[in-house]
Amino acid sequence: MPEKKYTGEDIRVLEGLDGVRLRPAMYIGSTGKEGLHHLVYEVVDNSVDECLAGICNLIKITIHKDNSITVEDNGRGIPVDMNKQFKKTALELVLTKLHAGGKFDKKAYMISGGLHGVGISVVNALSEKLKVQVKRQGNIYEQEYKRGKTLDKLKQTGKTKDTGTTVFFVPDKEIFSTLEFDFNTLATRLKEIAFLNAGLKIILNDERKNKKEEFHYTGGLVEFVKWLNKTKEAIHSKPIYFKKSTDHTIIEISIQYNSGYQENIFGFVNTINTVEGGTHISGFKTALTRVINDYAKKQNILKTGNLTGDDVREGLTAIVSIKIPEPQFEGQTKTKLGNSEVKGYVDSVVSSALSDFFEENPAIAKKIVNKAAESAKARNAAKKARDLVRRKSAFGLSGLPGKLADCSSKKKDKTELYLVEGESAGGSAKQARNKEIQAILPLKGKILNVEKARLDKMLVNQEIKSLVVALGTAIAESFDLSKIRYHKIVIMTDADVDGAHIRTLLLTLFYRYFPEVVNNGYLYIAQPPLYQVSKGRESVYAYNDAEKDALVKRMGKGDDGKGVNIQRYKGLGEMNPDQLWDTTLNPEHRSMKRVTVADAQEADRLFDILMGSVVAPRKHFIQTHALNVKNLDI
Ligand code: 0RA
Repeated sequence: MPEKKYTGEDIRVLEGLDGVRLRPAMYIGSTGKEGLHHLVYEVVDNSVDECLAGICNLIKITIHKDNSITVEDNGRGIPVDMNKQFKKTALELVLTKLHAGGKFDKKAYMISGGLHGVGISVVNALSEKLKVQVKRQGNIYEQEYKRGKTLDKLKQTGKTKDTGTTVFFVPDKEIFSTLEFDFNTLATRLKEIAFLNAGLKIILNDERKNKKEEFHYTGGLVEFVKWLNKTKEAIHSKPIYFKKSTDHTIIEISIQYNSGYQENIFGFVNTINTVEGGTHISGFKTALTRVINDYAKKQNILKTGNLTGDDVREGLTAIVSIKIPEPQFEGQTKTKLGNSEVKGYVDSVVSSALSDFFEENPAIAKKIVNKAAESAKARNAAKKARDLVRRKSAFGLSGLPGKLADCSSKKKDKTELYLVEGESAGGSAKQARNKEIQAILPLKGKILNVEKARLDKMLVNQEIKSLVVALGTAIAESFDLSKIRYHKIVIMTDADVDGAHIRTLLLTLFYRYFPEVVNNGYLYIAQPPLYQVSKGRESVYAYNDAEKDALVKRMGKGDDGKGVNIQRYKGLGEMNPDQLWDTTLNPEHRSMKRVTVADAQEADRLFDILMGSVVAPRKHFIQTHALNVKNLDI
């Protein structure tokens, strides 16, 4: 950040906020749960910008009892001096005009995160109330807003030596379909932000349930990679790390290989998780493949042929985080970096830094090259197995698995595939379903542990074969999303520990092998009821404990709960087909949870903890969660 005195004139104003209330989804993605949480990220991103300027090191987020939010930082405070042209303070312009801020001066080095980088005024527009407090130049200032409109003049309310900004807001019930914040959703994202900004302390406080978590990683990306590998067996104890900054860009990378077979590369651009990849990731991959091949050749480790990209990425955990002034996001979910100049730049930074590292650390370099060579050997075996699955004849005349009860419609945007735990629930679901649009695939017991098996072993597993063929997409190099046969894939398991486990397994499988299915929002989790509460002839389903308690209270009024009967469903098999249809399958009444990439990623980590080869974290996990099985629920 150039040392430049900030004045009210530095604000550039583009437009008012009416458009934001008219088309909120254009600015925050949606007016559902994701959009609601986006409000918090938007404010936090502004605070993070202060940190990137090297000024702020603490951000506190509080979810209040009524689901209102406070975000407090110890940055410079939003400027409060007058802008002559608009006859308003800079603070008021920042809060009431779109794209107002010192941030659109490209020369000023500021990284604005946020999905659309629209700024804090959008949060103001979509809040039924917003209060801002600024500590700056020895004073405390306050101002209040309602639905984007200023309510009162800027007040000076006290004196202070501190600086910073506190934003309190109440999301507008006229805008959002849900107003309930989810602690874990916010925690996951805030943890990520803390990892990506070494030294920044973020505190999340939930006053609804007296829960508090603090995220603070002085090691930044190195700690991020270690955390991702925590349940795995690293083949070199210290992650590789390098950072290169120029005037306008920062490239920061951390790498650690583990003894497993999966690849885990996470890309971030201005702290936004680029789920769909992009030029920074392709630059990284190209350089990695080249540097490892070059080293292997130079050391005479490579006997036959080159190592492929997949070979050098087996067991790789890496974070590629870049910060650039004008990111262009593309793709289905706008999470793919498009800036073409970035690819070559990342490639050259990685090439030189990584080959230097290999020269200086030959023991680690050898371990990495040997691991890639192992993978090359296994590749040929896998190819044979894959060809088998691709050949449809493996499944008789229709080319489909016999266990699949397919639907009659071929319109994939209308059809649904239910993956049902167990043969008996599968049987009920087959009777209950709408045959036109709903297909049922019963899955026997626990499907194979994909984390511990290479592709070649996975593909001889009958359950996985059936699933792949039913999906229609094929797998690995042959994967083709356009061949998918259903646009809704619904995981339906029992509400017990086994069910949670199978769900985790399936989420992991999709996360690992069908990430595009998850990215496109095709994967869902069915929500069968947990209870049936009845009294006399009235009988109502409850989908969680709170609903059950409310029902018992209502039905029990007047006679102390006498005659209220609660049935708890443990398994889907306890419901008859009619009940299953009413509660879980009927598109008009059911509720389903769409799986996000974050859900799948967390399942993947849980999965490791539950199934992985390293015993210590598993023991710890079971000890901490044994009494709280709910935590297994993703
Ligand atoms: C405009 C200009 C400057 C800082 C900010 C806005 C700012 C916004 C937010 C939102 C939450 N916390 C914030 N902290 C700062 C630059 C101020 C300067 O140069 O003194």
